[in-house]
Amino acid sequence: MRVRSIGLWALAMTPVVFLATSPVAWAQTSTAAPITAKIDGKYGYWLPPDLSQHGSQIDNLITILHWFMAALFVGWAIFLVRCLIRYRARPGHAACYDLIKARPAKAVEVAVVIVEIVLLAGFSIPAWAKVKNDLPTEADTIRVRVVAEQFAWNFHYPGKDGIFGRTGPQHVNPATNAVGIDLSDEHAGDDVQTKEFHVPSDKPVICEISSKDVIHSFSIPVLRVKQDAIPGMRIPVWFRMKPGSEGNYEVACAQLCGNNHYNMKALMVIETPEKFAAWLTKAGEKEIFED
Ligand SMILES: [Cu+2]
Repeated sequence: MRVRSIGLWALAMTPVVFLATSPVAWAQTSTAAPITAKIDGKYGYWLPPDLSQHGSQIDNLITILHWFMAALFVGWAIFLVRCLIRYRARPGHAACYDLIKARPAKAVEVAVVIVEIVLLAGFSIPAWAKVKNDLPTEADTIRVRVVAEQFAWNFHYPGKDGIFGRTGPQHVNPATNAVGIDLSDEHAGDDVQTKEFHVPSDKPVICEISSKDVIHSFSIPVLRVKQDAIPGMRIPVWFRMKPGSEGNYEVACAQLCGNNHYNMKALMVIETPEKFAAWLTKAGEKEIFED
């Protein structure tokens, strides 16, 4: 009796505790800069526009899996309805609760398992291993470090020397040095950090994903790119765009990461090489201060 009353009391207090603590949590968070640019691309009921060269493979896989699941759904639904009708209780016939021992049902179950193993081991794992292991090697590949935090995306470019300056949490200044660049490092002087993600449309891009606090997920729907951002890890993800992909798009966080998760987005600008070079020069003029 006593245990039950404590349980009920705790249940009743849950909304009170939530309301009392959430203003504190809200006060501790930073928010992403609002996106004012018009977002390009037509978003309909099906998948968003596909701007990456690898996107059609992912779309094909999604389509195949949906048809496969639809076939399974219809097959199992027919089987269920057939069992409900055939083995129901009716005058002169008692309901049968025995487990199915029929061979065809077992054969279908085994076939489903085999198809799923083939999909996973034959297609999914090799495809994913190839994507993860074969990074672009062209000399003009763009490298960007993407640092997630509650609730914003930070983008760190290595600048003209192509080498990232050293970073560390002791150098973080939330206003001007969100990724914590160590200004005493010789490679740090030309580094650029921004809240907007700019890339030239004609070059492969490697993003190195990490996080300052909790697990986030770096998601660019129009490029079919999604990678978890995990504190303490730097995980590469890469893409090549189709020609003519220039425009404004959104980067989203695809992992529930706290109160303002819904607002954790950034503007992605895919632009011509000339515009990108001009933007990078201008962004590099902003001064960085350590805390
Ligand atoms: Cu997030």
